[in-house]
Amino acid sequence: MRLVLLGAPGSGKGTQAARLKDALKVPHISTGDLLRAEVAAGTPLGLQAKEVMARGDLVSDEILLGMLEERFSRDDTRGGFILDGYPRNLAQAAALDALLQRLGQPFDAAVQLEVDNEVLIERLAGRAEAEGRADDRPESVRKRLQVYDEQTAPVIDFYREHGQLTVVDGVGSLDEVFKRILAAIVPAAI
Ligand code: B4P
Repeated sequence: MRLVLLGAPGSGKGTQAARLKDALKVPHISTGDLLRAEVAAGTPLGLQAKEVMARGDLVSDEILLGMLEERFSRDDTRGGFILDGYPRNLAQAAALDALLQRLGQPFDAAVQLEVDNEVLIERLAGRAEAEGRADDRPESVRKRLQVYDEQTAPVIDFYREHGQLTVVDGVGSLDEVFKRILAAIVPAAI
């Protein structure tokens, strides 16, 4: 199964991807996690990304594509993957398409977790309290939601127009959402 998980910040992409990777036995590739690892390691890329992420903006397409190409060059992605956090704008969608074509691995399903803004804000406020992530502060969350509406929503529209989008209701318990995703993608895997 080659799965692309889409959704606004706080929609549950990372949360559900962590469960899906065990169920589907494929690696979970999170561009957010890859970036946070660079920040934690204090690499030059991480130093560049840190401030951009903290204020809720997108890190440059060039950096992201380089990271993604490196990750996809590893053998473990040959049997499938769950891609979480990418693409976040139309340029990234085009870059992903070109990369997967080149690898001969077009995705099977693009799943959007649909959650309304009130719930997103509540969830991210909860995580800000629990984990203290810099980009979960209210001003960064506002910016991330704005960036999502302006840059990522067009990607969702693009996949919808091309018949490549599966929308899943992302409101409910972790188990409920997980079951809905599995029910939506299993036919795509056959
Ligand atoms: P990400 O790491 O992708 O962060 P995110 O959009 O907030 O989603 P995340 O997966 O972490 O949260 P989840 O919804 O699972 O990106 C962070 C930053 O990295 C971006 O702002 C950007 O700067 C940069 N970046 C990443 N990818 C990039 C790209 N392609 N291009 C450029 N820049 C990029 O969960 C959120 C909270 O909700 C958690 O606390 C969770 O426990 C809770 N939750 C989840 N599901 C729930 C449920 N069903 N019920 C209740 N709570 C739930």
